[in-house]
Amino acid sequence: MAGRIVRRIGELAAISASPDGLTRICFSDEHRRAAELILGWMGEAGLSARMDEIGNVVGRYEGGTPGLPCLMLGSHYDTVRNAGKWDGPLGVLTALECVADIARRGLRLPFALEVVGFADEEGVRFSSTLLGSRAIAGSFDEGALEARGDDGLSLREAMAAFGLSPDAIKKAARRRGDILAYVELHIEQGPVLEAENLPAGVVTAISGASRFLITLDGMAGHAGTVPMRLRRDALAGAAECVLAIEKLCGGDPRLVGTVGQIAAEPGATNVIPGRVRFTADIRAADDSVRKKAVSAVIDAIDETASRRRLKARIAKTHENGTALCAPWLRAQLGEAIAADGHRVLELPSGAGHDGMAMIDITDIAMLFVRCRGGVSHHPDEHVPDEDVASGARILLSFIENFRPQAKASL
Ligand code: HGY
Ligand code: MN
Ligand code: MN
Repeated sequence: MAGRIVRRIGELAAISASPDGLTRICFSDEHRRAAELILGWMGEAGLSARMDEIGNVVGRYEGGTPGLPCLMLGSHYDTVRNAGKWDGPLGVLTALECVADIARRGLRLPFALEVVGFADEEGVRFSSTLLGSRAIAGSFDEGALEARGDDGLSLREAMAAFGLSPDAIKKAARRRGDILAYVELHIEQGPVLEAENLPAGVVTAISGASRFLITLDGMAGHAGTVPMRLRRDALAGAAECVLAIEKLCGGDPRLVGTVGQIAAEPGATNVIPGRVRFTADIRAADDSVRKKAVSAVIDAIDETASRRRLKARIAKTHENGTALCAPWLRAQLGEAIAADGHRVLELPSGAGHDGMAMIDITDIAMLFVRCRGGVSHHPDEHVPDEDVASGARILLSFIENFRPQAKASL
């Protein structure tokens, strides 16, 4: 199992928009090539495989009788820019390998199994994130269709160019009850499992996040002639905001705040920047802590802008509350970890995941797999073969022993 997973991780990682570094964003040629590869693997494993109306790839393996509700497994297959090769694909490929193993043995369970590869979890191209899982959960926000990427194409135009009809997205939505649970295997993207000397752990909750695009407008001018005291320098203002975000979020260990993108216009050495756009990403496991931090950051940006005679526009591009993993699923994942001979550790996820959308339609849970040094969103991201193997064994044991939650009696 692990050998094939590792080989396929490498094959997928070779599908990138750039020759140096892995970048695979939604509705790109790389998206299509990766989808074709995964759909082929799903077909080889005996699953019925299809691309849905928003570019997710979905493979299904029937239970004892056709048409039963399913245990849904998987993760995303898009990446950040200059990504690691495990974030997302490890979850898709491990789930596929487990279902393929069950199919090879001709096992039929009292529920169907579905493996999903979500088309856009990272939100790199259109800032709004979880597009694929929101479509399946029926919570896709049509407003996102007007969002524009760096190439100027809107999501609507990019989907049409990709061959998908934006008006058909609603058809990707599943009925409540179709999915018994959504369970995702994912690298931890943090240092805890390595520090605890554990190959796997159970996630308690996925931290909520707020993302913003901030535009500061000042006055472009000649770098040589405008006295410093008369400037309305948008980049100097943005720099002060960036440090304010770092200071505000750095003051509380429950918070993280990141400015990941910044662009100054017109972008010439000898011109005072008249406009700067930058992003902010603020997270905490506790929604009230995050919301308080968001309003403090907004106040800091507004105060800096007015003091520097800049105009500030703050647009929210994404917000998701903390998603709690279901205790009944956490318990069954814990049993599978214990059966594999390990202490069961439960830990929160600071990283966002598709479960934040899937929770709208079913109970969710996550199995974290140790990754080297906790490094992620970086080419050095790595999972040793033995941890790939542990993750696959534990997920397979979870699947074979999965007991759907008895419906609450009326
Ligand atoms: O940003 C995140 O936490 C995730 O990798 N999309
Ligand atoms: Mn990621
Ligand atoms: Mn991920």
